[in-house]
Amino acid sequence: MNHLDPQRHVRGESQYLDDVPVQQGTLYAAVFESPLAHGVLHGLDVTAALAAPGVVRVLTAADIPGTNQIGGIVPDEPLLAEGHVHFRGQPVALILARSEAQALAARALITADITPLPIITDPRQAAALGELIVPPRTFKLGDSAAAFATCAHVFEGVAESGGQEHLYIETQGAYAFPTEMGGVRMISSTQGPTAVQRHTAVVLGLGMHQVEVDVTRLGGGFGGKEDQATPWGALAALGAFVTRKPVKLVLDRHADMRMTGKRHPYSSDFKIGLDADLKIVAYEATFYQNAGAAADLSPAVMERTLFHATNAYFIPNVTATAFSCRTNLPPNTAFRGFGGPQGMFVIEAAIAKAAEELGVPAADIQRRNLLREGDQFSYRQRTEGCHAEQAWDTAATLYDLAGLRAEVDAFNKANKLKKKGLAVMPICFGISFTKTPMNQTRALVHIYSDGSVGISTGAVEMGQGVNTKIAQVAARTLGISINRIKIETTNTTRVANTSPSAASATADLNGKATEMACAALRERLLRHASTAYTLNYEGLEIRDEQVLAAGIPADTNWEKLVSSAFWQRVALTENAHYATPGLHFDPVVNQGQPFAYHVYGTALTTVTVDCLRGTYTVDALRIAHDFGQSFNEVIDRGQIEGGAVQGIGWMTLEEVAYSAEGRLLSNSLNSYKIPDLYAAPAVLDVHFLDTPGHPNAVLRSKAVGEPPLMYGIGAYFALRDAVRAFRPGTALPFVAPMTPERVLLGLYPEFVMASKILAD
Ligand code: LUZ
Ligand code: MOS
Repeated sequence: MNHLDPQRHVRGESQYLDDVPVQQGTLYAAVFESPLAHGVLHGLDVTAALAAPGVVRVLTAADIPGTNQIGGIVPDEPLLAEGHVHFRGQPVALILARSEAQALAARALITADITPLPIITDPRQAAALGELIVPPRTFKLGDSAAAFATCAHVFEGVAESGGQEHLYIETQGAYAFPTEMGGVRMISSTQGPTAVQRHTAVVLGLGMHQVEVDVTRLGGGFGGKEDQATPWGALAALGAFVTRKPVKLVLDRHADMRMTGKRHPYSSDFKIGLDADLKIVAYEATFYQNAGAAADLSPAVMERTLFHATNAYFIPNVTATAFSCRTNLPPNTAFRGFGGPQGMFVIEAAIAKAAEELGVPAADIQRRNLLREGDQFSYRQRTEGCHAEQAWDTAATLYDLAGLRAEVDAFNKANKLKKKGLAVMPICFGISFTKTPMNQTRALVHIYSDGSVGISTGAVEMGQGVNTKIAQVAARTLGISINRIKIETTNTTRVANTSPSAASATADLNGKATEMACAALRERLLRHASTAYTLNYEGLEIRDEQVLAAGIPADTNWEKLVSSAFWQRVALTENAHYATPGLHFDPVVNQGQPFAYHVYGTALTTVTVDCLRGTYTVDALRIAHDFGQSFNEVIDRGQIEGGAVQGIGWMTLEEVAYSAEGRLLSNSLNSYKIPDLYAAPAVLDVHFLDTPGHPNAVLRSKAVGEPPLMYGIGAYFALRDAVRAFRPGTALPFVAPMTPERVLLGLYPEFVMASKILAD
């Protein structure tokens, strides 16, 4: 079964937001952004803009009819700045004009009267000043302080990981239409239709029933549209509400890069203690998360860092503390992995540090400490169906880890100016929204009287193939061909109160709801068939052939069955509600059963570094991954490949840079580099581990969205391995991304000294 969409994509037939035919009278919106990262906003001069050609209105906070607030977890984010500005790129005013060019031209005529205030961009500085988004959180198991005293070896260090630009191909945007009775309908490029609906209702002072949000598909999300599609939806809706005209707002690439948040950079301290057998006895980590100027999803991201602070290892004594630090940058947000990768980078750095200091292979420490069945995480959930060792051992055998190590070592002995590196990266990722109530959704299934089927769920298709998976679940459950099934747009009037398509849980949640609705319809049709034809179909799958074989009159098929049921007034619509069973979590003591299950895997990464230039290639990425019982290997393999390469990008090439004034320096594709075909591993093997899956996974097929991103962390440590082959014993700081510049400075530490002397 292939992904259903790509043929439409490559023919240009897929309808993205910007492809929707434009309605007569549409106004185009542009956003005037704060030119300073922090200051008191005294006022705006919009007179020239208002007089500019084509301009209809310029809206500011004063024009908001409801509440000027779009904060989710913490109400700390105005839709349009009022009184203060807190980051460069913060929306201050909305220009509405008859064309996009006119809106942009008028924007340039607006001036803001702002008294500058001090700017913070560093999370540790923010923490020192008490600038925290929420109080710090600590996850604790055992007694790490006491355990360190018993350890044979204790190592401490610092690890830093950078931001990451989502770079979805489709930028943020929304198209809003006024409806009768003062409401709005909109098309939004969002992972969270309900979030856009809820915040728009607040901003406009309407009930949620007056705001309809519709999503056909996204050209990528990666978490960037989990929460941050909201401002653009709410702004377009504000324009439509005020003018009673359709309003279209689509950010261009540069505006999107400037104005939206990214993956959170983290600066972290670690301390790791091992016994004489290299068992990790104790681990402490303190995470300083760079949240940006408002909470957005940062507290939840910070929490997931703590959940994944020990990655795929069992450590009996853990103290992990996280600070969400307020800085004058655009609010950082969800990005594939949602804080998990940042936490996992630090434990891997700690293990690498211990290995380097002790002169043992990191893989020895890693393998010895992998999770086993029944092991406990710091949050008290125990592993159930743990495949950490199976993944490692399968990868090590299948891809010949020992042989690869020998090959790398032999190459390094034989070559002076090129060095190879190797790293093993095990992963363990928890599946579910960590906020338990979010793990619910609904599916609405219509069987039309001609036998065709329309399905609405809370799932948003963003390229990940969830529509294909839902169609497969329905086809299997109903016993019909997938060609009879259409997955409808995601619409808040058909499926209400949805969680965003996020947390890797979309196919599980919405697939399960679809399965339930289709199972109910199947039952009803079977019962109808048994009375209509006085035959007993108890326990039968109503596959076309099977129905025929079971003795229904020869000309009876799915269409006849449905039609017959319709004429007998049998309900052909079903609405099912699914909530993941067994979840609970107490965020006060930080204990519970937050995850439906965990996903495991192991990746082997090999790299070659050019030791003159600092440039490198990722030669091979070889993965053994726990898919459970995959029912779409094409889509699932694609998710693993794409996620891993995105992770490699985060760890190697992608460097989000801001000036001290909070101006984004990496503000275009000239200065921000993501992996292309040449940066992707030349060899990329994905092995499907033989695992049973989990009952909480749809058809026992485990979630694939986020877990593979963390395989990319292996690229960082493989590069480090290569640099250390050139410079044995070099004290390389644990700083990601490992750009060619950083590799070069690692190869020639005296360059760092030279540049310091020059700077002084
Ligand atoms: N979003 C969210 C997420 O609200 N809660 C989560 O736990 C989560 N995890 C991953 C990605 N998005
Ligand atoms: Mo995501 S980071 O699951 O939107």
